[in-house]
This record gives sequence, C-alpha cells and structure tokens, in this order.
Amino acid sequence: MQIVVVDSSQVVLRVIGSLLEARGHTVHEFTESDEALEFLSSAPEVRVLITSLEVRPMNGLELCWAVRLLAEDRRPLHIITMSSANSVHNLAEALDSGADDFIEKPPRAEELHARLRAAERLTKLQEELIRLAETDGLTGLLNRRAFRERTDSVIAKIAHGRTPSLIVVDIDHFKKINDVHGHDIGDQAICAVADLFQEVGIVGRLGGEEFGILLPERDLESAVFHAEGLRVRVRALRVACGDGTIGLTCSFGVTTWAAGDTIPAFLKRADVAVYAAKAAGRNRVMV
Ligand code: GH3
Ligand code: MG
Ligand code: MG
Ligand code: MG
Repeated sequence: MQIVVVDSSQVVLRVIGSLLEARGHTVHEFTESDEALEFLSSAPEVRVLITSLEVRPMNGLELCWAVRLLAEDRRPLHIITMSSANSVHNLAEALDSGADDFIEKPPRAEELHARLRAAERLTKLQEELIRLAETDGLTGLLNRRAFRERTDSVIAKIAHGRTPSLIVVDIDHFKKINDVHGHDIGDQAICAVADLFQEVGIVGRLGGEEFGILLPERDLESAVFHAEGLRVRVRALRVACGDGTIGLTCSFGVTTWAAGDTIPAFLKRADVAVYAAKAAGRNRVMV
C-alpha cells in the first residue's frame, strides 16, 4: 500500500518507515503536517495516513479534519493517529476528528502490522463498494449518477481557455432489435456500442440504450468531428445473432460548454440535439 507518515521527529519517521518498507509498503514521510496535506490532495493512490497528534503547523486532529474535507473524500483513506499520551480522551478525540484508529507511540511492530492488515481489508472493501456504486452492471461504463458526478467535477475544474464538450448517443429503433431478436441480443448490442465508446473520454450509460461521452478538452468542432467518427464506426458494427449478424445505427447530439452555462442546461442541450437527430431521420450527428 501507499502510506503517508507524519511525525515531527525524523528518527521516529525513519523507524516507522523502515518497518513499513520491510513489509513491501511504499512510504512517504513528512515532518510538517501542511506538506503532508498538500501531498495527499494530489495523491489519490495513498490508502493509509499515519499521523502523530503532536505535529505542526496543524496538529494531528486538525490534519484529520482537513484530510476528510478534501474533495476526493470518497476515496478510501484509512487514518491511524498515534500519540505517546495514550489516553482514552486522545483516542475519542481522534476518532471524532475523522481518524479510523489510534495507536500508542512508539508503535510496536507487531501491532502496527496487524492494524495495517485490518486497514488493507477495509480499504479494499471500500474500493470495491465504490466501484460497484459507480459502475453500470451490463456494460462496465459509469452509471448515470457517477457520470453526472464526474461531469460536475470536470466542469468545476475547467482550465482557462478549455471547453468541455458533451456527446449524447441513443441507439436507433432499439425496441425493434429487442422485439425481433430478443432481449439478450439487445443487451449484446448495448455492450458492443459501449465497447466502441469505452476508449474515448469519460463515458457513462445514461439509460437503457443511451450514453453520454464527456470530452473535457474538446471544442464543439472537434467534438462533432469525433461524434461523426463514432457514428461511422457504429454503423460498421456487426452484432452476432444466431447464424448471422445484425447491424445498427445511433443518433448523436453534441454541445459544448459556454460562458455562464449551467450543468442542467448543458446536459439538456445535448438531449435536445439527439431528439433533433432522431427527427431528422436518425443515424446522424446534430448540434
Ligand atoms: P428511437 O430511435 O426513437 O430511439 O427508438 P427506440 O426504439 O430506440 O426507442 P426507445 O428509446 O423508446 O426504446 C428503448 C428501448 O430500450 C425500450 C426498452 O425496452 C429497451 N431497453 C432499455 N434498457 C434495456 C436493456 O438493458 N436491455 C435491453 N435489451 N433493452 C433495454
Ligand atoms: Mg428513444
Ligand atoms: Mg433509442
Ligand atoms: Mg432511448
């Protein structure tokens, strides 16, 4: 696991660091809590934070609070606090500040390793739960809610001069595929289309046979070009069905983020564009 350790003493840091490294963990050591916080804010792969309560400029409790407030709060991060003052009061205060565990300083090797094994079990389970909560079971794409959350976070971080664009895709006459060939073939068609989209941008299954593709750094022209490429590839797709194959087409709606835009308006424009593509005869890209 990737582990951050914070203690004001270089000696304590090295003792704990070498214990952890001996068990194959990757350790990032900090004597200052603010530097640890800054590192954690851009290192989502870190699974465990071990911090002494007696650190500065933020003390260990303040560091717990600050870490829990980071935007990526949902990633599994197990926090173990430690103090040489091993009181029930310290323990309770640490847990109430967002820590998951508390150990006496200096930690005994056997205890530290046992607590890390527990941390590993918990963070693995959390990772799996997050994955299940965000993923569409049929296609493995993001589900509707996770796609919306990802969109919110991309929009919140738009860099100056960059425009995210959105493509919404709906399979044409999909009901007919289900009716003529059966629901299983319908499912396979959904998966085949999903596989095509998987390679590009941030992709979600918004509903039955409807998909969203967010392109964080493409302007309208580039997104339309992209959608047109996907349209051609969908049209060329063959889905196995009995002894033969069937083909299908999709309608695409494209929009781009504008100054003063809102996310609901942005999503709505792409939806309206899909309806326009349907009304205009399907198998086309509309803005
Ligand atoms: P249009 O070109 O106007 O989009 O026509 P359509 O037939 O695709 O219209 P509509 O969007 O109303 O139909 C979607 C159908 O998709 C209805 C529903 O039964 C089916 N569907 C929804 N989810 C699934 C799924 O997970 N698997 C399968 N096989 N079918 C699904
Ligand atoms: Mg429809
Ligand atoms: Mg449809
Ligand atoms: Mg639909």
